[in-house]
Amino acid sequence: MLDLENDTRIVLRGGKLRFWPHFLSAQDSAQLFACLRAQTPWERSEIRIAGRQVAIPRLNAWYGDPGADYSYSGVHLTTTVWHQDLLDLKSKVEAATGFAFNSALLNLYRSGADSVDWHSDDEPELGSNPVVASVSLGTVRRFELKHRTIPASTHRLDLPDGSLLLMAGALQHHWLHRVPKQRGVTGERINITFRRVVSAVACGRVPPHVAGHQEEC
Ligand SMILES: O=C(O)CCC(=O)C(=O)O
Ligand SMILES: [Mn+2]
Repeated sequence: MLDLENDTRIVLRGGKLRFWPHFLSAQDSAQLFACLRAQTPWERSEIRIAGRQVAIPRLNAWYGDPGADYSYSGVHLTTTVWHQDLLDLKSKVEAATGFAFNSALLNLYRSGADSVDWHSDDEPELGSNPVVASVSLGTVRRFELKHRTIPASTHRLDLPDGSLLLMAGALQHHWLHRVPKQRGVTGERINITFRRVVSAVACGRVPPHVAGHQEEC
């Protein structure tokens, strides 16, 4: 069941968020979670921090149209061809948001010990003002934002099972976001971020301005 009506718009300085807490029904999201958990070729990517290779604290996978390749922090993700469940979800997200996407990054947080550190989704492949649509399945996790230059500007929300969060406008230029580690959280969460890759970048190249996207483990 789709809930396209009940969304909240959050305007941050220089960026926009739109949030649908009940985008998918509990039944649809449980089915999708089981399918993606079992069928996704999960990888534990490694990034380079201070000269050493470090495994990121979560598993991930990259789906997309042919040619929609993606790299971040020196990690080049192999593009897996879409399967129908993800394509169906992509259509629903496109219908709700009015934006078209050609790729998706999937993250599996195995417990509260998994996380993604402060970063913005501003890789050159995503063009200027990237629009990112983020679907959450499973255990609720906190999502935090902070302005790059105004320390007092922060925002946080909990992302429940079946929710959709849209990041748009110049948000990725002015704001960083993260999913922090959460003590006591034992359940798994899958996050799917739909994105639009607009230009191919040579495999393995680390663009200078994303070299600072660092992770803690
Ligand atoms: O898990 C989330 O909600 C966010 C993931 C994220 O920011 C990313 O993969 O770039
Ligand atoms: Mn992100």
